[in-house]
Amino acid sequence: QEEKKQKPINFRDVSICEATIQMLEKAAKDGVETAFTRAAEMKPCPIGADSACCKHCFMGPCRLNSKDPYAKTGICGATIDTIAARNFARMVASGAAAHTDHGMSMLDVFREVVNGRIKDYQIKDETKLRNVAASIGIEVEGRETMDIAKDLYEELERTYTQVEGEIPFAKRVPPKTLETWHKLGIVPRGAMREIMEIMHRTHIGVDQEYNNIVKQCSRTALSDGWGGSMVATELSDILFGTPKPIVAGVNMGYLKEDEVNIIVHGHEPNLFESMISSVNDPANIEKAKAAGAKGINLLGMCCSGAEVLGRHGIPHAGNFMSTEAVIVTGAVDAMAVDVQCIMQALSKLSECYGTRFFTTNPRAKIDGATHIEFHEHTPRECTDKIVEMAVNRFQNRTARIEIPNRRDLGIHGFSHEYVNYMLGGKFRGSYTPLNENIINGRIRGVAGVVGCTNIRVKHDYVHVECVKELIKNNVLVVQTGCSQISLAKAGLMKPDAAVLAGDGLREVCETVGMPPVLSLGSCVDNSRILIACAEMVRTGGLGDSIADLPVAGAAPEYMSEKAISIGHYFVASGVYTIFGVTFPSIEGTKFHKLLFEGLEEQGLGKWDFAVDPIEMAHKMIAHIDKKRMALGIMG
Ligand code: SF4
Ligand code: MSK
Repeated sequence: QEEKKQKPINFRDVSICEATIQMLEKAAKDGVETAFTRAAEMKPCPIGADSACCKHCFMGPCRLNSKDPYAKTGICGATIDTIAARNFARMVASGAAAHTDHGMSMLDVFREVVNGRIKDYQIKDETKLRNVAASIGIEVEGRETMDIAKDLYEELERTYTQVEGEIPFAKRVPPKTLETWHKLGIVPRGAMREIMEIMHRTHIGVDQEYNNIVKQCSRTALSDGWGGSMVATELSDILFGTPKPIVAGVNMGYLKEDEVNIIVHGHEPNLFESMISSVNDPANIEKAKAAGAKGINLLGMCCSGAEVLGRHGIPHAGNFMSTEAVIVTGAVDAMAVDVQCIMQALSKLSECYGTRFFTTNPRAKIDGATHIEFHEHTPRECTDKIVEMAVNRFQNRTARIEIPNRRDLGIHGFSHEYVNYMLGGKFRGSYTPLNENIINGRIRGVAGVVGCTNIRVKHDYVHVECVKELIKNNVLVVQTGCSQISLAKAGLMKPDAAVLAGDGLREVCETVGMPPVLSLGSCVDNSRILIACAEMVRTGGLGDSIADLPVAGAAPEYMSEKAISIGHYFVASGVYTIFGVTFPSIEGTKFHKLLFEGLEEQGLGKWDFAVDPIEMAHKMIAHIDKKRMALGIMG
């Protein structure tokens, strides 16, 4: 049988990341496939892309016609609005579950540190511990740190488990926003209850009214943003340190041919923190040297990398769409992964290049990977073993090594606390100068540009062009996740990138010495943006609720269900949020209208969609201007 000829791909058409392009070309020469080549073969199902199919029971799957969505229903009679709303709800549930389970892992570690059963981690930031505790009404004056920590643990556990009542961080929500949530009945209870209820309500024959389903989407997504994600961020800061601006490097050029290269990829900082301790242990460094290496070189990828990039200045090798490309360098001796955004293909690809590939979390095993389970009580057992295996692979390297000569330095680690401090000036400890600069028009507004990279659009391109257009128009940009890595590679996280900003934003950046694009951390750190929004409202002058602020959010290249949950908690918090790639609903349907118009009429934010980065930026700017107009600060 004649082999099917694959059309050659011009990798410049699918990515703007030079290191990734170079490695995709190498992979093609080496005869190995990647997501980029598989995507060319796998056309997305158009009915699925429009969310016009249902497989919630075994009378189906039922497919409706996206071109004529009301022409028929599913076998049970489910309309397009029910089907699309249920599909959307399950994406929110999955995304929220991922973040809240991540937060739960942090809570587990925190509990064991507080009760003294974990010795390898400690409370690093006592000030933050006190501030977080005070923010949810725990008495801190004159009390011992550990007593406050015990109370904080018990309070935060309610974020997950409480059956009735509001989650603790609801206390941080601006009163007017909270009032809207009360009116709509969307203040979250414990995340476990909200996620359970959404799964129940989307079972066949339960909730079949799209407005009601979307209400539960809001409540569940909010239990992620102001719940699980916020717990993850705050406890990571308390345990491992709150990020402060630090110069750090991004890109594959930080791999070193003469050192043992170890990459940690995934999401939870526990594994990475232990790996930092392992690679700095003189005994392990000695072993690496005895094997002929100059040392051990540790890098991060995806959100694991984003956590330590800002917190410790550890270099970052690349974002989601570069995770295969980095293996193709042949220089990675070990890749250790935990949870989320880990392509199964990494296992086979690692085998091709002799990289040792390790899963470490009981929730995420991968066929072909070596599983060394990570236990927080004895973390070094896992990470020391991985270092040992990496050293062994270094000694026995056979793969041809090619490291792209790309290194991009930038400033990372802008926590919301630091933004407060940095822009504080004589008002240190308040957002007054930020608000003032927005009111006087030097800064037009603030945009959060976040989220994944996705093979279905040109890798990094949509992020970079959208952000450039925003800063050119005096919009200050804050970033998390893979998006901030795209911009770091494009050089926009250096203070001198201010030359690309409009006059007003440029003046503010030059006065303060900050870049026009601020890197805030990982996906769960989108909660930092929520807190910053709450602070802007509390400071005054920009309205009474988050929905009044001249702010907007975007995920230009999203790919994960977590992004849907993030997008929806921003919308439910009052933020205009625009997504690229494709949107899982059909224009003109009642469900689509509810997301894109109806929610805003209820006092929340709204969803929007655009593929083109410039159009996306201008839609965000138009929204910011609409809010400025309403605040009377347009001129
Ligand atoms: Fe079809 Fe209804 Fe079953 Fe969905 S729940 S698969 S629409 S019959
Ligand atoms: S890692 S969810 S690809 S941002 Fe958080 Fe990146 Fe998106 Fe994963």
